[in-house]
Amino acid sequence: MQTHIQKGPHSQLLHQLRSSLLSLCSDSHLICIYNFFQVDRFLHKMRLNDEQLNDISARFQAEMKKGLSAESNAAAAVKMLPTHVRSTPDGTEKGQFLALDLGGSKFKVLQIKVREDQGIRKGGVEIEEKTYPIPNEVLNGRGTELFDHVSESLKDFMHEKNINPKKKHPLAFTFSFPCEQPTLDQGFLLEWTKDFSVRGLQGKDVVDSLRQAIKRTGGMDMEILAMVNDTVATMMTCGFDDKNCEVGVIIGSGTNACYMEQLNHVDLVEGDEGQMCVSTEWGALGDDGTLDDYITEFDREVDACSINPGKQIFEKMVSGMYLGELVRLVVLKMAKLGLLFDGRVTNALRTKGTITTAHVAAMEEYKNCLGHTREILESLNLSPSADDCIAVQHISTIVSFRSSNLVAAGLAAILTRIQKNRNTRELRITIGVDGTVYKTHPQYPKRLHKVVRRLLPECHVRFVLSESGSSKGAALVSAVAQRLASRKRQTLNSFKLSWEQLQLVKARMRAALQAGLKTDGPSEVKMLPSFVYRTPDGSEHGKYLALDLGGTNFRAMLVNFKKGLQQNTKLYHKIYKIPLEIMQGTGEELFDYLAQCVGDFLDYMGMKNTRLPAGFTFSFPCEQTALDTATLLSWTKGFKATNCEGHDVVDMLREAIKRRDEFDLDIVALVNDTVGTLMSCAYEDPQCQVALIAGTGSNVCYMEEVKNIENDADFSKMCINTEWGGLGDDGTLDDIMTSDDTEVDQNSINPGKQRFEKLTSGMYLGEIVRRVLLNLTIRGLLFKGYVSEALKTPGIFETKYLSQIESDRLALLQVRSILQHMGLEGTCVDIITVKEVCGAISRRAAQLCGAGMAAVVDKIRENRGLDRLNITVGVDGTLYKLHPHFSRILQETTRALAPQCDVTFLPSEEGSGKGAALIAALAKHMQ
Ligand code: 0WK
Ligand code: 0WK
Ligand code: BGC
Ligand code: BGC
Repeated sequence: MQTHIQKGPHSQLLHQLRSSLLSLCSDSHLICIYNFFQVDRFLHKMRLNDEQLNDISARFQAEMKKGLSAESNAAAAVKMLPTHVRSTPDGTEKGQFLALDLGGSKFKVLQIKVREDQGIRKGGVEIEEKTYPIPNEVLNGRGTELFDHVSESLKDFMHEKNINPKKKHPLAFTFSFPCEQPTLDQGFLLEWTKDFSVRGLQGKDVVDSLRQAIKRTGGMDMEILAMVNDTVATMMTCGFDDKNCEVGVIIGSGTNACYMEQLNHVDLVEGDEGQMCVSTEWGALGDDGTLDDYITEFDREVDACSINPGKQIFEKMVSGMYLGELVRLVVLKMAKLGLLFDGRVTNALRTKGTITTAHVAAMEEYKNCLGHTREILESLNLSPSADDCIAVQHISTIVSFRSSNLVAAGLAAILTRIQKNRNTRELRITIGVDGTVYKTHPQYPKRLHKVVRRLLPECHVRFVLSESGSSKGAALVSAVAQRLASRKRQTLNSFKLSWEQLQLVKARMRAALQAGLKTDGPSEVKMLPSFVYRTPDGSEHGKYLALDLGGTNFRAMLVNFKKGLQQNTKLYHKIYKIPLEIMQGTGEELFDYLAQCVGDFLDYMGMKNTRLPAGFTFSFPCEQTALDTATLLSWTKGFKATNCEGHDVVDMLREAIKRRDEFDLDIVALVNDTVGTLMSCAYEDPQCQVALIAGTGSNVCYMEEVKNIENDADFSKMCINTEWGGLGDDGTLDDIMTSDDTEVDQNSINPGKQRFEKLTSGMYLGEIVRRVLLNLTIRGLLFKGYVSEALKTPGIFETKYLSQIESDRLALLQVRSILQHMGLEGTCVDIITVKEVCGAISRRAAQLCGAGMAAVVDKIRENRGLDRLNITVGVDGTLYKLHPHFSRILQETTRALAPQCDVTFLPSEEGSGKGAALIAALAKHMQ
């Protein structure tokens, strides 16, 4: 490539000047000044004054804005990549990590031990490391080869350091290339830089590629907690000791900077609270022509001959991969123009890469810069004169000076942005630095610091060199990720019940059942007599109306029994939704609404003029003194209609029917929905002696020995409505209630009441999940810390969503759409966490019901003095019927905690309505 100097008037003038100077006197100083002058003239475009640096800083600030904004990010050259690192170290980080440091000039494998609350300088961190060269063929080979090399190096390191391969090790991964990171432990490679051009990885998740490689290598178990850019890791390393460190910069084989940006400015990440570290990838500044007026012919040549032409323009003006080459090209050009080495050019000088950045640093080494320069030039088979050495040394100075000046302009742009973010001019900040250029180039740090402080005199800028690499920082980020993960695990574990705890709950339920049967004294489990003394025997016959006020709906049904059990009973029914304002209005409005529904049903059945005997399923705790009297003790679930508690609800319905004056009913029985369910299931299976409702509410009834009940009826058994939902109202479950459970209870319409129900029933499980997700998000463990309005909305997470989200058939994407339906946007990791939270809470609910059920069936077994009990439990309720895992876990837990009972669970077909009709038939029969 021929380069020739424009023989413009200016250069001819200079040439004449030189020869006349030479003729005048032989003083080297003069010659030297002349040489300087020559070089300066040659490289004047590389000499940047403060005005130009401020201009570059302003251009970079504009590019940063473009990169941060969602609209212009795609077109922006400077990508401003979110890193999901939301805070600098707070000293609580601790743990032992393996780390990989890939992308700088050296690939290192490290082991890092971070002890809590002891800063780096206080020796709180121990590091062992080993550098593993990466063969060129791997640098330009296939992605799998690169990561196989990495994981084999990791294995070798573990072997060498006797690290137990059987143990699961947390791994921190520093990867120094531009990556898009949806989460901390994912990194989709945008493009290679520096001297890496590995095939088949662009656009791929390099963390996953590493996981695959570790699997291929085998013999080690890693948990990759975080992947960080080296700038981020450097900031974290320095931030461990200096709380003001909020900027990280690498001036090494490549260059880049990161800083803590306000989250509301990072459009690509949801959320406005707090900060997030952004890796600017400033190496790409100028890729869109922004710096064209500062680009010299030598820069263009370096770029043209690089493995990524047109890319990383700023990096090619600044970083170690290119400085040496820039100097070589300048020297080559001046030599060709006869301005150096009397125009002699050697192949070595023509050869790319023969002058390295280490050479540039040496030529700037304070004491013996000219000596080094001569050696280097001679190593290129040149025989430089002293002037040549001065000139070449000066070229190195200009090239590396420009590099530090450009970095200073970049840092000035970042600090200016932080000033604006904090709305302060008096910024006190620390910049963490690493990279061989900064570390090994003697003049570089001083020059950089000086220019930054000159460009921003009002700022107190401290530079901290990251003593031993970025992996400490990567370990710190992993420690935070590990802590976050463990916090998440802690939260999930807080819903895990141990075998011992389940046995305790069974024992407490048993004790409460016992206490409730005694009438002398309060009991949280009310054990309400139902005045139903036997289960159907098939003698029931005739038409009955059954009314069923459950958790969410009111059902009216007409049942026609034919003599003989399991006869196909004819049944017609209609379901009426109960509006919230009716649930929480006045008692009169509620019962008027029920009477209106009954009227509509009888109309629909054309039976308005028939005074049918009716059974009324009323799914709330009622004190009964007879089958057709029921004083409501307290509302539960979503009901709180006024003037009902303490009133006989059978009378209230009768009065409402009278008020309606359209039809009349003979209400002969009121039963709890558990009792109704027991009846309708016993109609199918006479062994059914227990019934469970696991729906909006949670409750159980069972046939208790009359001798255990203070009731003088001359029957052997009576069905007892346990109202087990009240277990824990006296604090007996406080040891298993989590803070999220307490929040749900305190924010319910009946705080302190129905504690067991609030841990086990559909009315509350969704709300517990919402609160857990909310608290995880507030702690930054979920949804990137973004607390959406939806997440703040009580009741938005209906229990039906649990059943959907936990269904094994649903893929993550489908779960994502359920969350989106609730206005929640989550990453895959988030969705897995939501599934885990749903699973933990529904599992606990099922286990608690299983423990309660084990107490009931074991009591019946002991009541009957049996070693083994065969018994059927009738079940109803949307949670039991619709949740994919609830019924199985409940059954497993019951069988495990009551091993002497063979329990058959019989889902009720027609619900408790049929049961109410059966009891009405029984009652009619007894009249
Ligand atoms: C040392 C850090 C590493 C980083 C490197 C950059 O540990 O993560 O990539 O500095 O400097 P270089 O080795 O490219 O000169
Ligand atoms: C259907 C029964 C009804 C009971 C309900 C409970 O017929 O009596 O109240 O199940 O389930 P939920 O509708 O509360 O899920
Ligand atoms: C990469 C950056 C990295 C920098 C310093 C650049 O080439 O794009 O991700 O931080 O080098 O290693
Ligand atoms: C009520 C019970 C009812 C259960 C199931 C609870 O809230 O207190 O009476 O059986 O819900 O519906």
